[in-house]
Amino acid sequence: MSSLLTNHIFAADPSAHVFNDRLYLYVSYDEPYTNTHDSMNCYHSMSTDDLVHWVDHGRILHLDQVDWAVSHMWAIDANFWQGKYYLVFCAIERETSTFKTGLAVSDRPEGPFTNLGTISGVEWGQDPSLFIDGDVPYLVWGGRGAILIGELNPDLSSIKPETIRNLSEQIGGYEGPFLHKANDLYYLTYPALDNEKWPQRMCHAVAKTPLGPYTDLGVFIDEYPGNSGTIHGSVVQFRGEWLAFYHSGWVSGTPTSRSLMMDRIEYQRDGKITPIIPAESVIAREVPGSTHLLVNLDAAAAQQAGGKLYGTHTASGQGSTGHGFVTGLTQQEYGVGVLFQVGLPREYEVWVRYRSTAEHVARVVAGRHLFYDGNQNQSYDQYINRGTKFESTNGDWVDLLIGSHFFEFGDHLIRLSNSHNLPSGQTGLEVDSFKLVPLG
Ligand code: FUB
Repeated sequence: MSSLLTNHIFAADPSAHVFNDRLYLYVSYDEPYTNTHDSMNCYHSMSTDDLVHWVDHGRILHLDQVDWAVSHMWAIDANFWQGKYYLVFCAIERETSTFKTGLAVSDRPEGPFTNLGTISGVEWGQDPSLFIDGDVPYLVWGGRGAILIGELNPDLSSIKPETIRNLSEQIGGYEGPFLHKANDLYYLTYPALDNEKWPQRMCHAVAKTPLGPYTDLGVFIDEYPGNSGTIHGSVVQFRGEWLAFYHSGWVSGTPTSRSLMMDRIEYQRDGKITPIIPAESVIAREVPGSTHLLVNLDAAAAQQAGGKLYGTHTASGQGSTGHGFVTGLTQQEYGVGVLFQVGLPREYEVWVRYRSTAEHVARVVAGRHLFYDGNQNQSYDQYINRGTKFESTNGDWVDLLIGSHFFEFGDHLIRLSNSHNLPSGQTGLEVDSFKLVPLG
């Protein structure tokens, strides 16, 4: 049975991994309604621990944070390696005008990630995926009809040239390869074109070692109504179940504003994956709030994730989630703003997780103008609440409902600002995160 995972943003190319018994997806972001893949310029991560309640952690890397790239932030993957989480992604390189594979790092699985540069030795580095087999890291990548694999050096920043294999002669893949291990075999999943006839169909192949040779096992997601032309995804085992992730065009009806999908899969005795048929009736029924998705935006990661700090700074401490919390809201207008990206317009409840040892009043506004300069010109902004009373929590972290707000599609800054100057010595509010819960 198919599940639609996202109808709040348009996202594609889901790469799934399990870290610390939680399932994470790393996805590329379809800028809403641009009618082209050329406008893709950032990534998101999502996670769940029950396959029903999903959290979108917001933006994890943007083109502006990658000095070598000019455009086309297409497919990605991430993995855990030697104590850190690494993102591999692709973009058009300024210097060569070709796809290169980028590397970025984070201390936390949900990101955000910091750019480390390109992985050298990877030509036309589109659609990379990072596969770890024991203590050996591999990169699989490919586009325009070629799929390649090679072993990475331990710092992940270069590939060992002598290990590179072009798998195109063994399998008919087009782009978007993803490698997983099941039943002691290495399974490569990849979109393929049948004699250059679109849409792509999801295929698989199997090998006894990561570098192959691979045996083609054929299609396991064939053409279906609602496909988005491309199909790109991953396979993962989570709590005993095997799951396939991919994207469709069902919600938008277009190939460039895509939505994430999930299906449970099984391996047959002959080693093939039993074909799945994405089910429109299930999708249609499940669209309104089907997967109980909410958006959680870490205040301490705000600046790295497209938001802003206004006179404040971050700190870490007990009970905070994510990277810590924002503190120093001691003056009027001091505060924090987080970036909230929306695909389908909808009303959301806006919650703030905070702590305080005294009562405070703060304003929460939503604006589409990301670079508010503090001059009180509110023309771009709408109040979610002009003067929310934040009671003392005696230092405990508490979730407070600020109000609800209708968000149009696009980028929004949700900003919490202190209403008063505090007497010296007072700490003020401390903010852990913002939570957006879709209504209806
Ligand atoms: O999402 C942009 C591109 O479309 C990916 O890189 C391809 O795999 C296809 O899904």
